[in-house]
Amino acid sequence: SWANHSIKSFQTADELETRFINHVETTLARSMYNCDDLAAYQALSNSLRDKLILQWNKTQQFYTIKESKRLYYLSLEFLMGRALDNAMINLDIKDLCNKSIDELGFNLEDIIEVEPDAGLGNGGLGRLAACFVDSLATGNYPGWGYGLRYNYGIFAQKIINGYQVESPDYWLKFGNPWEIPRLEIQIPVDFYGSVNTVIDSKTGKEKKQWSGCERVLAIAYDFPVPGFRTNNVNNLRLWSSQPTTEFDFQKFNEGDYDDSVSEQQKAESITAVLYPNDNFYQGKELRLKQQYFWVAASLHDIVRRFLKTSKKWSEFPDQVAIQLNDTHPTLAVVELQRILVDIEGLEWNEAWDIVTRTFSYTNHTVMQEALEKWPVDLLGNLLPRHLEIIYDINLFFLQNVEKQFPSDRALLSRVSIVEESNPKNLRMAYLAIIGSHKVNGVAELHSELIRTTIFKDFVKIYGEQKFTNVTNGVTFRRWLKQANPKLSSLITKKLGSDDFLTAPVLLKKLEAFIDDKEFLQEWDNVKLENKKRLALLIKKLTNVDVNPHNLFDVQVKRIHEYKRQQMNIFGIIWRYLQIKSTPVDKRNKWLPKVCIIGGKAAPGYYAAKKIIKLVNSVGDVINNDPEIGDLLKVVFIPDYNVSKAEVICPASDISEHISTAGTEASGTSNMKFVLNGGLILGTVDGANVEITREVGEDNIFLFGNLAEDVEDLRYDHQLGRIEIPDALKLVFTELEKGTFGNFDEYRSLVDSIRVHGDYYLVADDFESFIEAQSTIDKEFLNRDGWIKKSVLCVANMGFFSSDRCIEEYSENIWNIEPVSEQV
Ligand code: DL6
Repeated sequence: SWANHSIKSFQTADELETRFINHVETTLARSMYNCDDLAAYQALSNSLRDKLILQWNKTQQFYTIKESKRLYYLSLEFLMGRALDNAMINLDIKDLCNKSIDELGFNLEDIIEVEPDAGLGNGGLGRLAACFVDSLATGNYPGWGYGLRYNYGIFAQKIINGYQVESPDYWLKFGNPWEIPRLEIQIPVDFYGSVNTVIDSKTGKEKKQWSGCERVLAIAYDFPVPGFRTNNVNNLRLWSSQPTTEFDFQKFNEGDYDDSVSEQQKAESITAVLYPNDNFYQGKELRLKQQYFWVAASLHDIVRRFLKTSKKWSEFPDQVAIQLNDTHPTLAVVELQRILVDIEGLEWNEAWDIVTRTFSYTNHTVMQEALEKWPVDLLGNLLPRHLEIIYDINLFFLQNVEKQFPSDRALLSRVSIVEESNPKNLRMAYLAIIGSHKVNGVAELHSELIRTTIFKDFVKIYGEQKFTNVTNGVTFRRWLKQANPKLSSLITKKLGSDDFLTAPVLLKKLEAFIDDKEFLQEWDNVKLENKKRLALLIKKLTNVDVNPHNLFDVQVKRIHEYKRQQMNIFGIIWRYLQIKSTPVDKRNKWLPKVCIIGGKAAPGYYAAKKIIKLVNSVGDVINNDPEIGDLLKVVFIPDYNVSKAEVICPASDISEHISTAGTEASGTSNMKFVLNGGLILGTVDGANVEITREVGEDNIFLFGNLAEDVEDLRYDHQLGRIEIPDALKLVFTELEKGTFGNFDEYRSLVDSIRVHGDYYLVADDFESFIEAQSTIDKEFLNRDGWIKKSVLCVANMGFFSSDRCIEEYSENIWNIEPVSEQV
C-alpha cells in the first residue's frame, strides 16, 4: 500500500524543512535571509532529488540483479516541461511540501513558476516520449529513455508587432537540479575517416575496419524519472557532446587563440541546439551528426550493460528491446550490425537476426515533407562504413524480395532503401522497417493509412502481422492531477479515491452521477475557475481582458498548414463580419466567444509565420472594435509550451483539432482537452476517430471531408476544379480591402487556396466548419446538456492513458514485463 511507499520519501514537514535549509546553506551557499524564489526552487528540488537518487540507484541495481529484459526508448526529443511539480505529485508529497514551504515563508505556486520548462522537443512526438517515460516508471517497467541534452531547447517565441520573433531558450542558465552529471561516463564517438580491410587476429579472416578522423566524447546526464506511487525510479539518459581535448595547445602557444578552441567548439556544437522543425525534414549535416552521436553513445552503453551479464549474443534480443521513435534513430540499426560484425566478429546473418529481433519502429507521419531521406554522399562522407552496411542490408533485402516476387522489377525500385533520384537518397523509413520486427502507427486511422499507402509494398513483402497500431495516450498524472487539481479533487471526492490515476477505467463510474444536479454544478464551477485562471494568464501575456463566462474556443499546437489554423482564423473573420452585419439590436443572438490560438512556427516556415501575423492582426482589429465588445475576442498566446498547456487544457469549452483528414497521425492534445472536460470541434482524423468511438458521437462536433475523399479532391483542384464557398469569398474580399492590414502581407495565404490548388482543402471544408460552430453555439446555451456532455467525455477517456500504450507496446512489441517494485 502507499503507506509503505512514503517511507522512501519525507515523513514529516520538519524533515523536509531541515533538508531544505541545509541545501540553502550548503549546496547554494546562501542564508535563509536572502533566499529568494529561485533559491527556494533549487533547495526544494535538491531536497526531493536526494530522495529520488537513492531510489534511482536501488532501482537500477534491482533491475540488474533481476536480469530482466529492458526497453530502451530512443527519442531525439523529450518534451518534459517542469519537473518539480511532477516529482511532488509522483512522490505523493505535494501537501507536505506545501505545508513546509508555507512554514518557511514561501508560496509553493510561485516556486513552481520559477522552474524553466525542459523544452527538449518540438511538439507531439517529444511530449509523447515524456508521457511514455512517466508510464514506464509508474508501471514498474525496466525502461530507459535515451536522448540528447540540448543546451538550447525549443526557442522562446515573442510576438512583436504581430510577428513571431525567436529567441534562444537557454534553459540551463541557473543549472538544473534534476540532472545527475555522470562525468565518468565518457563514450568516444567517431565521424568521417575511411574503411580498411584488415585481418582479424582471432579468426584470421578478413574484416572491415572503420577509422574515423574526428572524435568527440558523449557525456551522460541522467534524469531520474519517478513513477507515480512506486519506489522504482527509472532513468532518462541524455548525452552531451564534449571535445576529446580541451584545446589545441600548440596553436595556443603560437598565439593563434581563436583557432586553438575551434575544434572544441565544433564538438560542443553537436548537442548545442534542438532543430526546431515539427513534421519537417531539413537535411542538415549537423542534424545527421546529432543522430549518429546519440545512437552510437546509446548503443555503446546498452551493449556494455549487456556484456556485463556474460550472456551469449544470441540472447541479446531476450535482454534488450529498442524502440525507434520515428526514423531519427534509424542509424542504430546499422550501428548495432556494425558492432556485431566488425567488432564482435559475428557472421552477417547471425548479426542481422539479432538486430531485427531487437528493434521496432514507430511511424508518426505520412506526410512526404516529414520523411527523412539522407543524401547518399552526405551520409557516406560522415559515416563511410555505415553506408557500406546500408548497401549490404539493401542488397540482401532486395535479393529476398526478388526471390519472393521474381518478375516485379518495379517493386524492387519502389522498396529499395536507395532512391534512384539525383542526388541519390537513403529512405530512412524503409531502413527502419527492414531493420525492425514490428512497425506501428499511432492511431487506428493512421496505422491503416501507412499499411495502405506509404508502406503498402512492405505489407505485401512482410505480411500484415509486422504492421500494427498502438494508439497514443497521455499520462493522467500530469494532464489531469497536475494540470487540473480542482477537477481531479472533485472526481476523487465523487469516486471515493484517486485510483483512476492509475486505473482510468474507473472514470467510467462518473456516468452514474449524470443526473446529480449538485455534482453538475460543482463540475461547472471547476471549469469556470479554470477559465478564470486562463483569463489571468491571457491578461498577463497579452493585456487583453476576456470574460471567463463566455465560450472559450482554443486551438493550441504547432502552427502548420495541415493543422489549418488558417481555416480557424478565416472562420473568425467570417463570424466578425456576420456580427457586424447584424442590426445592433439583434447582435445578442450571437453567442459571446473567446477565440484562443497559440503555437510556434518553425523559424523557416513562411506560411506558418504569416498565419501568426494574421491571427494577431485580426485580434487587434476585433478586440478594439467598440461595436463588438465581449461578443468576440481573439487572442494569440505567445510562447506556447508544456507549462502553459497545463493552464490552457483545463480551461477550454471547445478545442479545435481540424487537420485535413489523413494528415494528423494522432494528435495528443485532443486527448488532454477532453480529459479535462472540454469538447472537441474536429475533423475525422487521427485519434479524433477513436475519441468519438469512446465518448460517443453526441459528445463531439465533427465536420469536413473524410480521408478517403482527399485524393480525389486534390486531383480535382489540380484540374482547376475548385469552388470557393461564398462565406470564404467574403473573408477574402475583406482581407483584400485591407481591414486587417496590407493585403500583400496575407496574399500568399489566400493564393494557396485560390491559385495553388488548396492542398489542405480549406475551401472544401469551410462551410461545414462554420456550420459545426453554429451547432456548438446552440448546444452551449443548453447548460445542463453541455455539462453532461463534458462529464460523459471525461468518464470515457480511460482508453487514452499512456499507461495503456505502454502495456500494449510491452505485450505486443517489446516482450517486457513489469519488475516487482523494490522496497
Ligand atoms: O505520435 C505523436 C505525434 C502525433 O500525435 C502527431 O499527430 C504527429 O504529427 C506527430 N508527428 C511528428 C512527426 N515528426 N517527425 N519527424 O511529430 O507525432
